[in-house]
Amino acid sequence: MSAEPNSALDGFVPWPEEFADRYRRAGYWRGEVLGSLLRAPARRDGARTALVEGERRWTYAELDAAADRRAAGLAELGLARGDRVLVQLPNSAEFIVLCFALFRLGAVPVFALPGHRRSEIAYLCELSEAVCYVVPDVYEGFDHRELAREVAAGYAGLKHVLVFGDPAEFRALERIEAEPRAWPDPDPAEPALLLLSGGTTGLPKLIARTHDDYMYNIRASVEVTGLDQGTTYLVVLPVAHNFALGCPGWLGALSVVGTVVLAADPSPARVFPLIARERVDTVALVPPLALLWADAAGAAGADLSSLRLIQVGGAKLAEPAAYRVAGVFGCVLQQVFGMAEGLLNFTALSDPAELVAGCQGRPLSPADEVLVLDPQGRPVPDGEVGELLTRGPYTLRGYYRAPEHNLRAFTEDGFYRTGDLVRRRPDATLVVEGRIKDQINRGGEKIAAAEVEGHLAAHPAVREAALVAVPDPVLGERAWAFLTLRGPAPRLPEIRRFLAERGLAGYKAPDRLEVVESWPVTGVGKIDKRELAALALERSAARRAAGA
Ligand code: OOB
Repeated sequence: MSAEPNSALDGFVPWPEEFADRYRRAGYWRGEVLGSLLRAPARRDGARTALVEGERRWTYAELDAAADRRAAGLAELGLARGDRVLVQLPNSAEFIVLCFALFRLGAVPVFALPGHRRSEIAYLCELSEAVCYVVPDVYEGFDHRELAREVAAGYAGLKHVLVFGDPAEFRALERIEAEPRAWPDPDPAEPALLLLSGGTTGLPKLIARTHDDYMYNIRASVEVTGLDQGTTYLVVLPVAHNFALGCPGWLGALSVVGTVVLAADPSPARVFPLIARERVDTVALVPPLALLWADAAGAAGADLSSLRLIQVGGAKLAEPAAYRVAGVFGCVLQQVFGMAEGLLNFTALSDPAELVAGCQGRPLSPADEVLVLDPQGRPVPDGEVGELLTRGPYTLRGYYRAPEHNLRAFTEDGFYRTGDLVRRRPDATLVVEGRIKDQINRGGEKIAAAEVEGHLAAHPAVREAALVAVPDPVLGERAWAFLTLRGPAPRLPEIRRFLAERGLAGYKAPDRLEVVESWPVTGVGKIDKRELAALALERSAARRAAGA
């Protein structure tokens, strides 16, 4: 191991020694590193198909070798252990090769979503002190090289921009390779990757996941999903989101020598033929996508008979929707209630249909500690609703480089306050009943209200803004922006343009604008968002009645 201090440790909150020891002794943490996950499969089953992207296929041996060559190329560029690399790539084999290359070097990927723009990317670069930013050339009509130019102009720490596709003045990712070399394994207790939190405050937070904790996350998830060598796992959600990444995700599928099929487009018209062609058996979906697929499945006449397991998570799957999805596909449905911060809950493959439809699963690990507390911090009896708090062998002890926020987000004894409202039933299953965090869950995409409100308030006509979750039959929730004004009322397209010019990701733009004269307030004088949500329902009912 290199003697130089690892700068990724600066701002990382480790588990207390006592807990780390306990997790090691119990065999949860085994000192395994993510970069090795491909080694044994490549040695033993090198000729098996690891990856399928469009017409291209990679065997385990090819993928393993590509990762080694890419790691060597990155090292030649000057990347080293602990360096943070901001990765913003679409679902692609390049993404997977890059991940293994970084893991092997001990460099730490920071996973942005393809929809992120200047506001998020510039912030993530600075917070993580990324030395390298990896982008596609153009994705969904957006030129990421232009974004990279803007970010590089404002942040001197960025030494390299690597482009998948036409690199313009930057370097082509595909050309970053060199003769394979061996590196010492990184310390398994150190950060392996940085995930993004859904966020509740002004800006998203970073979550450092260690090799030890994430390897356990993957291994335990593989077990409850029953993945094995025969598995063909389809990635349709963003490849960098925790659900598709490691729960058990494509990493889990590769760890058991399954086959990973990458889809860039989740629409039934594109994906169903792929499922039929590759005989896909396992897939992770968010509720709106599961329902869209269910609607299309009957009509399409595609052969979906290979599907064995559909995982649904990221947002609540309503009970009728669960029955519908299970019924249409005629395979096992698994509810997954998870979070990038750690804790995962799954229903079991053997659970009866009523149980699967009626809850969001149970904690993955016997070492997951779960509390359900009332607003005064007292435990509520089973069956009653309270806030879920948790700690365990794969749940963070603090956000990365966020000491002040951590004082609020964690209890003194290290429990993470999830902000989710749950009911625990006597059989230890959890039912998600709502949330107290100020966030909109738009079909699984998380929007931090405060972040968007800050941008809206910068508009010259806006005095104050409040972003509120309003129930929606398709997405579960949509975001409505309530505004008080100091100028002529802006219209939604103008606000969307305004937010885009400020560099905010498009999925965070409100679905609707509503103007109010004054704010309803709570007892302590804060804007009463419940009142606003009720007002939203009233106004939409009135509009429906008026035929608008
Ligand atoms: C997953 O992770 P994140 O970090 O995007 O979002 C976490 C939050 C949870 O705190 C909860 O508010 C919500 O998303 N959530 C659910 C849910 N799954 C997540 N709410 C109700 N029902 C569910 N099944 O979303 C995520 C990470 C790993 C696996 C699956 C989902």
